[in-house]
Amino acid sequence: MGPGALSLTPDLAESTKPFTLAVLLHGGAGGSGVVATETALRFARAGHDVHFISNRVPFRLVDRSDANVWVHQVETLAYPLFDAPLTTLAEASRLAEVIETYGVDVVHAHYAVPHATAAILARDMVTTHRPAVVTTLHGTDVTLVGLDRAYLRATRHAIQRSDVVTAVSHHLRQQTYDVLGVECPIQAIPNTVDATRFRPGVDMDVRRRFARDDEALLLHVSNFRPVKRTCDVVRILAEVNAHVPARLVMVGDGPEQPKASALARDLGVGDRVTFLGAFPTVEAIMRSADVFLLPSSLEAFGLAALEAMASGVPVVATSVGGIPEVVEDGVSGFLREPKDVPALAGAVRTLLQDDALHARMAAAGRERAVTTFAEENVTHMYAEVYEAARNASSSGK
Ligand code: GMT
Repeated sequence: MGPGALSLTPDLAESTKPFTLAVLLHGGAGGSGVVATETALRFARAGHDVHFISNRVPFRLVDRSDANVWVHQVETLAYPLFDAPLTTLAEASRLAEVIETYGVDVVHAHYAVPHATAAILARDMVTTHRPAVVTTLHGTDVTLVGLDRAYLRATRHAIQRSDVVTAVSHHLRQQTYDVLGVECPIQAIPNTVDATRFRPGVDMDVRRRFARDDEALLLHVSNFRPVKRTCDVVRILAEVNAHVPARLVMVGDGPEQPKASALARDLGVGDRVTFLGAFPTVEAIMRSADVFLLPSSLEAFGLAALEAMASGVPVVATSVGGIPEVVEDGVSGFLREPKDVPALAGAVRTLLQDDALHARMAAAGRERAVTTFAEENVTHMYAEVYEAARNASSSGK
């Protein structure tokens, strides 16, 4: 292993022979792409070859100097007969080429549609060998897109034809059975966080860019889709600021950004909110905040909340989906009902007005991030999944 290599447990490093992994992901800013990239890079650092197949360079792939990491961009054809480029077909063709050229052993599709579908299709096209297909469900691929009648059968088909299926929380696993009627084993594997990058320790220079020392600094990171309820984030800041001087930093971009920005002005807190847009290196801002806000209406896991916990920042979030599996209410943060802005703002104020409580929750969050969600354990679970998938695939399941 080279410098910066993962300290995988010796048994994992020794027992896992190097293999070639192809990863299908949404390359833009978003939790599933982050998990896909960072999971694959852990395997690359342990000596395995990794091929990303995506419509763009993955958002969190900031360092591209590793010799055993490739990015294969998917090219599509804008043909006037098609309403939209047929990305799934282009992705399947590109993947089939990569499988044959590089001898891919395992294809890991992050997000059921269209990536698991493309993986199954490519597996059928390839004549050299049969790679194993692992599909990881992230949330909206089941709860929004997958549920839509237009995609339901294709989603169920792709999941059931995968050699191994994982979901990022127990809640999502159960939902996949309940709402999609999937009938195959699904293993819950939580997301993890690089606890060295996301570590406690306020960076005063960074903090002072956004808030005075006597002001509280609230933070939100997301892709500003409606499920994130980014307007509620702004409403929470306005309510908190009515009692305690506070500022808000919003990292990310997406469809709700203009609305959130207009609302901040309407509520008279336009000058208290900074919209930074999307960028991959959020760790210094993360550890410099006082409270992280995630008031989503739907969340299979809540990766950004885990990154905040690892950074020693208490979380105020909603008790939906898989969030309670990540943030323990009253221990590493507070969970309230979605849309209940007064309750969410009240929880923030409680934290800001009680230094001892804030310190306890910050420490508890960090502790939970590095134990329950330890990188090494989660990587080990994926190593076992790849092994199981290869066995299932070679027996022609
Ligand atoms: O909601 C997002 O931020 C993006 C979305 C995605 O598909 O990229 O995230 C989903 O996957 C993340 C990683 O597993 C989870 O942490 C998010 O909870 C999940 N989002 C939803 O379920 C809404």
